[in-house]
Amino acid sequence: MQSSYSHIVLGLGATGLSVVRYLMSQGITPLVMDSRRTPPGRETLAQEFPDVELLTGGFVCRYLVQAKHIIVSPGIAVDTPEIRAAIDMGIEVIGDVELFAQAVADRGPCVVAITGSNGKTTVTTLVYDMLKAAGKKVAVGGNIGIPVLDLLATDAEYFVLELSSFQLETTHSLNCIAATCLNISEDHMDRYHDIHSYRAAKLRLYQQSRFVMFNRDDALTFPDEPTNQNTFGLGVPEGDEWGIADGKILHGESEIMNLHEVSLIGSHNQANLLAAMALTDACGIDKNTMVEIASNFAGLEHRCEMVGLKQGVTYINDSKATNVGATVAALNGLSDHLGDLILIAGGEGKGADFKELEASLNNVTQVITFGKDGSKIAALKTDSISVNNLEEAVTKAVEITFSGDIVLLSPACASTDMYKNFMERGHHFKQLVEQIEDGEG
Ligand code: UMA
Ligand code: ADP
Repeated sequence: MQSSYSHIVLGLGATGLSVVRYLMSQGITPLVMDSRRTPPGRETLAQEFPDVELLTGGFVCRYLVQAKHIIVSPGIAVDTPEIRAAIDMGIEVIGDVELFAQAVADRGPCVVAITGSNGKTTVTTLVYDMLKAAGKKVAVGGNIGIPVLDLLATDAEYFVLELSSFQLETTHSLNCIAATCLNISEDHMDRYHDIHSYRAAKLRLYQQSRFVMFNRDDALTFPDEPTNQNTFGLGVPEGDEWGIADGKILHGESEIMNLHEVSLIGSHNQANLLAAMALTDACGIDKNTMVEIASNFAGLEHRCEMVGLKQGVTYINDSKATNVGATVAALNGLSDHLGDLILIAGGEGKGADFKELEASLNNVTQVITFGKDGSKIAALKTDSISVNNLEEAVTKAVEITFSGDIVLLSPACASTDMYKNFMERGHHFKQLVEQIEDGEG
């Protein structure tokens, strides 16, 4: 083992592995550390780069303080004492997205970036689909699941990046064509002191983009700096902005499409479409192409996804609602439904204040809760039913519903207290719905 390393990679998940691959391709052999005893990338690292040293079970200060660059994974808090000590000594601490930004710097603006508490994956996918349909060479990555450095191997002329607050904390030199912060509501409060520091991390993106789109309906997304002619609001349109009014998507005075033509559920998804159109417009994409994608986009799995009609009862899987804001959006989106609305919620609350959910629960006939923090949600609505797990929740829902009702799984919590991730929770829900006997509707 060498006595010192210029580059140290912290974290050996998907990001850490991509950083090692990138550094090795540049002729740099880093030292890798992970606080876990058996990090997920351990075997792959040993196979691909047997000579790269890995230290597990903690971060060793002795090496950190001698490094020139520390590349930290998004799952590790920059406030971790060992990393803080390195920062205080003037050592550069960056993330994989910053390395990516530096790698593409000579190409000029080629990134479209999307952040926000909710809707990122939906908007990122829409932007990707629109650019692709317009015949552009495009790659998609970031928080959506593909580490950004892995995109450098493609021949893309545009990179569409979904970026989390964790990733933006350690990024400062992205050169975006266009960027947006869709909305801000409490999330990851186990990692931030308060919503303001979480918001500040996300809004760092605005300083790194030629065009900035904020949400006129969410004051927390407004830029702090004075706006310039390249900063646009999304909402009720002002001047030549993109907006929604009278059931239509508008660009200035021109009508782009009628919302009747949109198949996505809920007003939050209409806002997502609007953001995707404004972002691709900044890339010069033809409006007919945007409309074609918007009309055919049926939504993503686990996001207000219709998963079954059993005995006349509609079951919706919104397992990706891992925070309060997403569940509020789903409930508000279903507010004009005529039958009863049954909400299944609960899980790992990540330190959230569930009070924000209370007003939206007026739309709900019955709340069924489960999981670690389910009782905190149950406390917000009289006669809530608490059960031990999702299976019992679905059984209960079947007992109390009639034809015309909706059962919505929108947990307002992460799944990690009972599942590997939100996908596993969503699949379990779908399986349980599948097993419900279907009689006369
Ligand atoms: N961890 C440790 N010690 C370490 C390193 C990580 O305990 O030394 C833990 C973290 O606390 C975390 C887990 O390991 O619980 C994974 O962290 P990671 O940084 O190794 O994750 P990666 O596998 O590299 O995946 C990351 C993003 N993960 C996180 O931000 C936690 C992925 O977003 C992203 O898709 C991927 O990079 C590619 O860019 C996931 C996510 O949950 C989907 N994001 C959060 C969200 O959407 O709410 C922000
Ligand atoms: P993210 O990638 O930010 O988590 P997704 O598109 O995966 O966003 O959606 C996550 C959750 O947020 C889903 O439950 C979805 O129904 C909800 N959602 C989607 N768009 C919005 C929005 N614009 N505002 C609030 N909630 C939204």
